[in-house]
Amino acid sequence: MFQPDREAMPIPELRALQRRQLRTMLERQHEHVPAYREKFRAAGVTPDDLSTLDDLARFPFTRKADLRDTYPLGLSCVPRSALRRLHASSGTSGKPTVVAYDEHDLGVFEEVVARSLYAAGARPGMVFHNAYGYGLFTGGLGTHGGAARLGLCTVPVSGGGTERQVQLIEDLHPEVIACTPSYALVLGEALARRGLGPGDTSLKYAVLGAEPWAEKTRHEVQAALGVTATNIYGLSEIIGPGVSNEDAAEQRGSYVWEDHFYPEIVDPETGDVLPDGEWGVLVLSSMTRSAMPILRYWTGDITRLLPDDNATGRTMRRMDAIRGRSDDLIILRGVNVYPTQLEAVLITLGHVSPHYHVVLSRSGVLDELTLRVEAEDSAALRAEIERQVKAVVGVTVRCELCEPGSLPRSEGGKLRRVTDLRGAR
Ligand code: DLL
Repeated sequence: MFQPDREAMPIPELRALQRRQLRTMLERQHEHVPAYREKFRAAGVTPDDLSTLDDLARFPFTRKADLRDTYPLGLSCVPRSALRRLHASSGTSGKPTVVAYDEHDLGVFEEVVARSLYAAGARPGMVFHNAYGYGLFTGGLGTHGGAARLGLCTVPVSGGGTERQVQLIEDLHPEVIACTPSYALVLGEALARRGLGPGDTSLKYAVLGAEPWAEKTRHEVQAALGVTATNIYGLSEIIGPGVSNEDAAEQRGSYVWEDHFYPEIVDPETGDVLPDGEWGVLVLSSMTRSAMPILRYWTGDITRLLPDDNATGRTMRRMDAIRGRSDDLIILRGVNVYPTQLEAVLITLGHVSPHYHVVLSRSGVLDELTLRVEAEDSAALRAEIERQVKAVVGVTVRCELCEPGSLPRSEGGKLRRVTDLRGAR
């Protein structure tokens, strides 16, 4: 363990710490954030109503829409001058949601990522090939900070440029690699093309996340790269990567760093809190965040908490792999895309009908998104749509133009805009 005094804290002590931290978070939100004050008033609660952890269920959820409605920094608890970094992630409308960190938060970020990387097998002095994207996405810079804290030597290669990545792996001898699981498979194929099988490179550990993946992918990545692969989970609204991570010796559920992030599982329909072990939506409170602490964030991710004994001595609960989502967020090669963002692009083009449908498929190891749009077939229009989507949303898609009137229409209920043919990976 990187921090045994925290990671193996006696459970009664951990629960008391969580209660105190949640209370402090509620008080700060009530004092500094008008939007939270209003949410508390509407729910008929005040921070004083939290005496036990069970009382948290009386408090309102925070949803993506709350961040959008207060765009860009309306949920911040500190003055602008105290902020040290901003990240952003895609929102359901054209605008992204922005998340803010002050000095203290960047310290928390480094700590939880250092713990995660340690659990994944990384040790001080190792070389770390970091292929998460650097930029507004929290993946690159987030893992970078934690790696520095742990004492790794980071190669900040970021995403893309597969041949160069392979060359760097051959030349710089990293023991640890971090990237999305789908990109790990791409790298595996590129290594194989150079005649490099598992065990032919220096790689020992892979830290994979930012998109859902299944056991089958773990086996494929491990076989292709010759690594032990663990699951890292996180989201920008709560901190970024490093909310939880599996232990390399165990590979059975990701330890939630519960001294910073309080997890609940709730019923997707009713919002009622479910007991440990049951599947539902993961809801997280970032108790120790200073600049933008978030209360009961509705992640939309479906999982369960695994409270049973573990082999590592940690007392914090693990979460199972994400089984799916309760909303329409598409994660395409690690990039978050809402169908509404694609719709917004089509609307700005003017001359196409707003009827569209998204088909997700898998060709080889990569996910593909086909955007079906109703319009007279024209190669120029197809290319224009593909170019605009790439420019505005940041993902490469394939456009297919279909006969006007041929795409599914809503029959009163919720129209399913997305057909996912990727299957379990
Ligand atoms: O994806 C943070 C991250 C970066 C996590 C690098 C791990 C590694 P966002 O862009 O805000 O943040 O997207 C968050 O991605 O709600 C999940 O739906 C999905 N996600 C993240 N990690 C996993 C994972 C980053 N290990 C959204 N398994 C989350 C499944 C994941 N889904």
